[in-house]
Parts: sequence; structure tokens; C-alpha cells
Amino acid sequence: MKEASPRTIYLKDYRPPAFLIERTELRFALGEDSTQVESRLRLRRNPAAATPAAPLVLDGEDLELLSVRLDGRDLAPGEWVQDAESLTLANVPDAFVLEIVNRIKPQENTRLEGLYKSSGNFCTQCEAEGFRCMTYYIDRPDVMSVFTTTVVGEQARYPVLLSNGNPVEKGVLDDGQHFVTWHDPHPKPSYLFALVAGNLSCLEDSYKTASGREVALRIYVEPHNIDKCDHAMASLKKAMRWDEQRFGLEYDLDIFMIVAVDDFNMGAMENKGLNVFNSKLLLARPDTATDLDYERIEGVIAHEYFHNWTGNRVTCRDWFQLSLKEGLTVFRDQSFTAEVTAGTVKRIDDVRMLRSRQFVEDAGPMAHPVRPPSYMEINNFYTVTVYEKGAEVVRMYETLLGREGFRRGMDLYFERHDGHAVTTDDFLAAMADANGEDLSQFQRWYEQAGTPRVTVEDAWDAASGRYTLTLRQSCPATPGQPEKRPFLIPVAVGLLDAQGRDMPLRLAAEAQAAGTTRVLRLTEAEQQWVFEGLVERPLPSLNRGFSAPVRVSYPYTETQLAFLAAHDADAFNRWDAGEQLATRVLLGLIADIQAGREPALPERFLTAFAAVLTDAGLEAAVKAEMLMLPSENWLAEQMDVIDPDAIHAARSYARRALAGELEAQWLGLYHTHEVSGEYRFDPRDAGRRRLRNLALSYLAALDGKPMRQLAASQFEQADNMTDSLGALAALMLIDGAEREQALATFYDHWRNDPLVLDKWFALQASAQRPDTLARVEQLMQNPAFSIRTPNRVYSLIGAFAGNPTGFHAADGSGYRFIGAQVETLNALNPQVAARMVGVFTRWRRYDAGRQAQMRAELERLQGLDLSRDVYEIVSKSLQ
Ligand code: B3K
Ligand code: ZN
Repeated sequence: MKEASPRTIYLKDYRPPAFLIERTELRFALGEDSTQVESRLRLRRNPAAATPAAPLVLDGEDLELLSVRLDGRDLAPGEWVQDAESLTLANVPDAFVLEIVNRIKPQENTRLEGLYKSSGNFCTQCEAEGFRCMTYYIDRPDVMSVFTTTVVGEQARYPVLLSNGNPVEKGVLDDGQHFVTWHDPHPKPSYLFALVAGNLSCLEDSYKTASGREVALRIYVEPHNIDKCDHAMASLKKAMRWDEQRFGLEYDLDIFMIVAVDDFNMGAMENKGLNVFNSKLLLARPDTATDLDYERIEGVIAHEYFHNWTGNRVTCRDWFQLSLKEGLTVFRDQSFTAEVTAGTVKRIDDVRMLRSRQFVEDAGPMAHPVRPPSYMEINNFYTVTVYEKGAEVVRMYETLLGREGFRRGMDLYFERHDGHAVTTDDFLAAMADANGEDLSQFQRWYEQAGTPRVTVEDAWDAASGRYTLTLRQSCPATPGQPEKRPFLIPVAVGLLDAQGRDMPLRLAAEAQAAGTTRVLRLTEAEQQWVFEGLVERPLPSLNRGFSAPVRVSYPYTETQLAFLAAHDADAFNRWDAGEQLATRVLLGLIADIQAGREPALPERFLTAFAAVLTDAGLEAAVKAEMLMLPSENWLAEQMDVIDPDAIHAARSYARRALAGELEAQWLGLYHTHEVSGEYRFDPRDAGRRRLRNLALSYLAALDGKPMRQLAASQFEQADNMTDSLGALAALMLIDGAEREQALATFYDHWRNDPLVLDKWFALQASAQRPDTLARVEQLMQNPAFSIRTPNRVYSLIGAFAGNPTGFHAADGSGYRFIGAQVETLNALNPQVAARMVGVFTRWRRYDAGRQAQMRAELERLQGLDLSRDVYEIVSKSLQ
């Protein structure tokens, strides 16, 4: 809980640890009331430490200390100093063995950090600083140790006892207890430690690595979920193969285990050899999981597996380097998904999410560089900036160095740093050195926050056939960084002729044309490129494939955007041109509504939209992307003063108009995209279902009985969750008995499946209806809801917080409701509370009335006894 003024930790204060821990031997005796932890550490002074006689300071929180022994001698209480966060021993030798016994209460752990209970089983979450909630330790990632762990528990209740590495001993003890000892030969930081104990069933398989080693694969779940693990297992094997083929990286232990737990703060955790997953990112069966769930499960299984090299074998020196493992591993999982599915769709989804969330973070009070210079609570920095912008930064190396050059850099990175805790500077140096490049300017992507803007101007000289592009870059001020220096920005550019074909590109001083896409390296505030030998004025296609995480502006006319949307050879830019056009049209409608004018959809837009809708050559999944209107959040970001009601009215109007004008086409699409046969998760079928459900949601905007019946009959007939939920989502848009009927049927059918009920909660909480808040309050009384389970909180309270018209209701009711939930959660689970309070950070972007109400709620929260997590976000938002 809150200290007088929470400490800020700075990167510039980094010092190597005073001690290293060569060996860590742990024994956990799990009990129904408390757990006893015995730890035996072999320590020695770090030769690289700055102060040779420093005391030993161990981290520890909420621990009941029972005894301390040094080299076999019991220490008296006066020989150590204990406070709320540490245990200090002065005058220790240069090398010694320390034995500590302490007690903890996992049953009372509602923060879900360290050791806790979930559905009657024990599990752990140590990243970032949870290990210190179990025993005293030097809990920082640059202290890497070899762990041997004995888990002792009652055999009947906890038949399965797991920890990292390989099992080396097991046996039966008195009183119905048994134990298993695990040894992990790979030195690792404490944040990668894991322990699981419970009554779990196991799906077993095996994998032969490229070099011919056999690895046992085991997925552990509660017994009733054993029929929902096949997809996760298949995904794991796919990811293992991909990492061998793409990066030459093999798995390095004899066993790889994954455990699913119901109570988990985030998605999943890459503990060495023993990944722990939120059950929503592991369990899937066609009737319980949607295509999107299947895709996310595959991606997250891959992500955690990929961490074995990028994160575990090579880890972070300190938490400021978090993106070293997260940005890189997200890039790796994005590449994996793109390569095993339809790449364009993955890229569009990733960029859509980056723009709608990371660009927003980068423009608000919590803006921070990919490598933050300071933090109060590290858990607040597992952000879209560190993860998703971090992944874009890694992608830019690949864009600049090419696929082979990037691989050379990766190989050198592992050659130099395997088994070590390093920094993003080390990663950059490996990329630069492996390719003989000077990438020093690239460093600024790690140091400067904010989304750079690239403004493009062009000039055409018909007489000489020269076309000049002038690129200017700038970056808005962010907290603590008023001025920015120019970035090294790779801008991929193509030029289209009047038929929409790519033109061969020849830059001034080049002898002949080569290729149709060039990566321009923008390094100055302003730079020019001259293309020669062109026979007509081209239309530029800029930042192809989203080659850099920037905002690009070029004065396209609406006709030009429609042209690019129809012809650009770069599939991502085709989508992006359509998105820009739709954004412009919707902003026009918003202005109409605000001014009290009758909104009207421009004919040009309707024609372009219809052309996409009826284009037989477009793949279904890509078509669905192109027909989705920009989100309300994205539109909000484009406005000086956000008007949630006008945005919603304009978007609803556009949906209705597009549905009404093109009703026959939508119906045609709907009927021709039915997927026959048994459900399979494959990109083609999933694309068809996505497009068909999109058609249904447009048609739902037409209201009326026929559409209600169409959705209701899909709901009744669906044999998979994607179609069932698609129909239910469409019904949520239409008033009528069918909606409540379907909600009730769904609930009755799934009342005992918490993950499916989450979807039911989320649908109702995100409905943009006047009675939504009342509904959410009523749902909180449902026996299936519990404020102690993060998944329930995210699906009900989180979905409401993300509902723009619900949260931003002009009377302030949404603000007061979420504020009250944050207050409750703050005391129970600070990490979850911090995630819920994030919606308040952008209060300055709203009208005076909403500003005042959001600010009042933030000030009220600031006056409470806040956790460090919530305090940091609240105080930075008010600054
Ligand atoms: N490394 C974990 C995230 C830990 C979050 C701690 N608050 C999962 C991941 O990114 O793979
Ligand atoms: Zn990760």
C-alpha cells in the first residue's frame, strides 16, 4: 500500500548487484493454512560490483521470517535488519551459504503475485517482482541462479507437483504427504521461477527437435477441461518447428510443460520449462472458442514458447530493458502468425491495434519511450508501447537490414549473449555489427517517446520526367521530453501510374530502374528524393506495409484514396487507403451531426465501398477488414475535442446507410459465405465466417423482423462459437424479444463454463444502449461474477470501461461506477485496478463537462490509500 510518497526508480541509477547467487535450493511445504518456504542460497560477492564491502540486502514482502542461518550458524535477530521490503545483513563474508525459513499465506493472496491459489490449486506468478512475496531473495533479473526446488504437498489434494526443469527425485512422506524435486540446469533470474501443485489432468505428446532430441510435451488442466487442449498442443508443435526453421533455435530441456489456471492477472507467463497460462488463452473447443480465440491461443502459445530464447536464455539486465524481450518476442510471434496464416490480415490487425491503442498512449500523460527512463511500479510498464511499438522497432531492423541481415544480427546476439542479462543497446550493437552498419541514430527509437509525424510533399516536372518527394519529420512533445531529435525512419515507397500499376523506380544517380518499392531512409528533419525517367505523374503509395510506426500525411484527395484502395499493389496500403477515406467521411458526418445538419453519406464513398463489397477477387478475410468501419476510439483520436455521442451517432448512421443502400449485396454475401462441413480452424474458413458475421452485423443495423429472424436462426443453428457469438452480437444491436431470448438461452447453456460466460458478460457490457450501466450493475450480482477473478473483471467491468458511450455518459455515471470499482480492486488486486483506471488518463481530451467529472473522480481516488500501481497512473494523469 501507499508509502508517504512512492519511490521512483531511474535507469540512470542502475548498478550491478553486490552479490550473485550461484545456487538456489528451495523447499515449499504447501499447507491448507500456510506454506513454509525453506531456501538455501550459495552467495558470493559480485567482482563487478561497485562497493566491495556492501551489506547483503535481500528483497522480501509480507513474509513471516522464522530463521536465518549463515554457513551453518543460526543468527540472532539482532544480526539482521528487517523492514517492509527487505532483509539486510551487514558484515557477511565474500562467499557463504545462507539458509532462510519463512512462512507465507497463499490462501489470502488476492494480488495474484507470488504463490497463490486458483480453483483449489497452487500456482505462482513471479514476473516482475513476485518472487519476493515467497521468500527473501535478490529479486532482480541480472542475478541468475541454478534452481533446485522440492515441492511437498498432500498427495490426495495435490497429486501433481511441478516446478522448472526436470524431475530428479520423488517420494512419499508421512501423513499422506508426497514430494517431487525439480532441477533446472539453466541459470535463470527469479522472475522465471514457477511452481504448480494440484489435481490436474495432463495431455501428453512429444516432439523431436531438428537435432533429433526427444522432448516430452505436457499440458496440464483441470480434469473437466482435458477435451480443450488439442489446439494448444498443435500450436506448440507448430511454434517449435517454426523457431527451428526461421531462427535456428531449438528447445533445450527434456520436458516442456504448460499449465492453465483460471485466476491470472494477464495472458500467460514464460517460466522456464513451465509456462503458466490464463485458461482463456489455452482452452479451446469449436463450440466454446471463437476463431479469434483460436488465433490468439496459437499466437500466445508461440509467444511464450519463443521467450525460451528471447527472454530466458538471453534475459534483461533490468526492467527498463523489458522491450528487449517483449518487443522482440512480439515481433517473433507476429511473424509466426503472419507466416502460418494470411499475412496481410495479421498486419492489418496489428496496425489497427497499434494505432488505436499505442498511438493514444503515446499522446497521453503515461507516454514513455520503448525503454522507459523511470518508473514507480514496473507492472505499469507492460504496455502497448513496450510490447507493440517495441515490436515495430524490431521490425524496422528487419526492414533496414533485410531478412538475411536481420538473421545475421539475431545469430550474433545469441552468440554474444546466451546465458546473460543484457540491454537493448546490446541488441542494437549485434544488429549493427553483424551487418557492418552504423545504427547509432536508431537508438532514439528506444529513448524518445511520442509518435513521429512524416509530412510528404511532391513535385512533378513533366519536361524532365522527374518526380521529387520531400519528407519532413517531427515528433510531438511528451512528458519530460519537450524537444525531439530526428529518428532514423525507414519509409517504404511505391509509385502508381494512372492504371494503378506499380512503376519501376530509378532514383537520381542510379543507372537503371530496380524494383517497385524502395525503403527511403529518412534521417534528417527534411530530406528529398528524386525519381527519374517517369513518363507520367505518379501517385505515391507511402509507408508501405506500415514500414515505420509513424503518422504519414500527404494531401490525398478522396478520389486518390479511393484509387489507392482499389489498385495499390501493397495489400496493406490498399486497406489503409480505404481506412483513411472512411475516417475522413466519418469525421465529416460527425461535423454534420454536431452542427445539427442532416448527415448524408457521400456518393463517392458509397461507390468505392460497394466496389469492395462485390469484388469477387478479394480474399474473404481481407474483404472483411476493408469493410469494417474505423472504430469509435480511432475516430475519437482524430478530434480536437472528443464527442462520444456524435461519434456514435455518425458511425451508427453510416452503418445503417451502408446496410440500407447495399442490402441485397450484403444478403448475397451472407448466403454465399456459409461454411459447410465440420468446424475447422483454418484461415480460409475463419475468413469466411468473419465476413459472413460482418454482413450480419450490417444487416442488423436495418432492424426489423426479417433481420432479427436471420440472426436468431443463425444463433439457433450454429455448431460453433464463432457463429453463435456472431449472431448474438448482431441481436444485441436490435431491439426485440429475440435478443433477450437468445441471451437467456446462451446463459442457460453455458452457465457452468466461466470462459464462455465471459463472452456473455462482455457483450452486454459493451452494448451501446442507455440501460447498459444498470445491466452491468445487475450482472455484478450474478453468482458467476466475482470481483476477485481477473477474467470476470475484464469481461464485465473492463468491457464497460471500454464502451465509449457507457463510460463517457454525459451525466458522469460511468465515471463514478468505474471509479468505485477501481477503489475496490485497489485493495484486492492492484495490477487489475491499475488496468481499469487507465481509461481516465485521457480526460483532457473531452469537453469541459466530462473533463470536470473525470478529473473529480481522479482526485477522489488520489485522496485514498492507493497501491503504488494505481497511484502512479492517477498522479501522472493529474500532473
Ligand atoms: N512476461 C509476461 C508478462 C508478465 C507481466 C507482469 N506484470 C508475459 C509475456 O509477455 O509473455
Ligand atoms: Zn512476452
